[in-house]
Amino acid sequence: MLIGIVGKPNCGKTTFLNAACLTTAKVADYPFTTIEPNLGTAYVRSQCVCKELKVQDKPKNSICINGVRLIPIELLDVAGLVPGAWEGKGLGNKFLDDLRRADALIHVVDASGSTDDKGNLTEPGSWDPIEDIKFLEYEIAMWISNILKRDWHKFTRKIEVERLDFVDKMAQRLSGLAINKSHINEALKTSKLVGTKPVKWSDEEIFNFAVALRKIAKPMIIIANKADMKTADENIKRIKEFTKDIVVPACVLGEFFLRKFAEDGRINYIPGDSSFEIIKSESFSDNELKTLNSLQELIDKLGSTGVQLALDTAVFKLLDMIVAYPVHEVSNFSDADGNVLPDAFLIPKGTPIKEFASKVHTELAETFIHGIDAKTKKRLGDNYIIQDCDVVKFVSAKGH
Ligand SMILES: Nc1nc2c(ncn2[C@@H]2O[C@H](COP(=O)(O)OP(=O)(O)OP(=O)(O)O)[C@@H](O)[C@H]2O)c(=O)[nH]1
Ligand SMILES: [Mg+2]
Repeated sequence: MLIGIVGKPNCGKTTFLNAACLTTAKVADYPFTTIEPNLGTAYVRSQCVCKELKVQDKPKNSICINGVRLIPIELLDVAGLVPGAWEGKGLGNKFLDDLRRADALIHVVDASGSTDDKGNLTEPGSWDPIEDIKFLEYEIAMWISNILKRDWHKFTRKIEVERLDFVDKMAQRLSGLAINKSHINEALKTSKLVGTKPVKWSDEEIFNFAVALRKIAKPMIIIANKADMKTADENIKRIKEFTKDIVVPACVLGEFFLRKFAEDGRINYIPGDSSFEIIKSESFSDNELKTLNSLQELIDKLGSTGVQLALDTAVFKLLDMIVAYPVHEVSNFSDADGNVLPDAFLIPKGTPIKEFASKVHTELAETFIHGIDAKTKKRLGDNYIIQDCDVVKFVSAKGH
């Protein structure tokens, strides 16, 4: 699972990555600080099944803190995008190619309006962040549209002459962009191009198809960042009115400090919580304590710093993922070495058990016979659709 962090320069993308992954990639208050992409591991939060089963777990691929299971995902922070990037402005949009594998995008917006379209600092409140939302969606659609247009005529002509299946061929062509047949079918529908001849599509129709593909294959949420600044309040309201996308107000910088302080044992804080507890107040200066106080007030207003909420929303709402736990022993929910509930997997809602088995072990797909629901000990046929928080054993011909 890979989530790409996008936005104009100086909006807080790298700060988001550092906060979510506790990394130390370079952050600065001028544009184009990031040129080469930064990759990090973040976690999404889900209620661990250990509480329901009343067992003490021993996670291997994930972490469990007080019944909250933290499951790893990858985040990719890329260079800032400026208007006209598709035609080479700023750093161009070649670096968007780094986002080919992304399953979803988080668009970081400077909701305080203190940076202009190129990411230069301006009077707080003087730049309208709605402009940032409009241009970014356009740039990304242009990026996809340009990929589509390479050899478009030759490609669509061949399909027509040889009577090939457009969706099949398009899926092969776009597999590097993590775009599949169902994305393409859906995009044809929403762009009202079903039944038309691709060879005859106009530039506008190709662009509309690219817009639809982006929405389906790279769904996006908006982080309204820098919510700690006075000028952000009004803009956050306006952004919510303007867009149909999910908007998460956030103070990414605040989350970064909370994570750091928690790591150093100076406060108690689980990412995503609505409060934190200072445990070593003597280690903070008066000024720092004041800042922590205002941060708590902001969290009271927003519900959280927004960073964890954005990640959880992207994975569980936007991508509609659920969590499932494969085990070896149904009696005590452990793996072959006795680790209880060792692994938690993120899988799309609607995944049949056999497909889940193949994600856990490739060879299980061929040797899979049936599954067992470890909670009820009932047998599960290979068409069984995995449900959220299922704990399952795979029975295979090889005795896995
Ligand atoms: N007030 C405030 N400032 C923030 C917040 N998040 C980030 N910043 C500041 O915004 C500036 C830019 O942060 P970066 O994370 O480097 O931004 P970026 O989007 O990665 O920038 P480029 O790599 O240049 O595209 C820094 O000065 C950060 O301290 C926030 O939540 N509140
Ligand atoms: Mg950066």
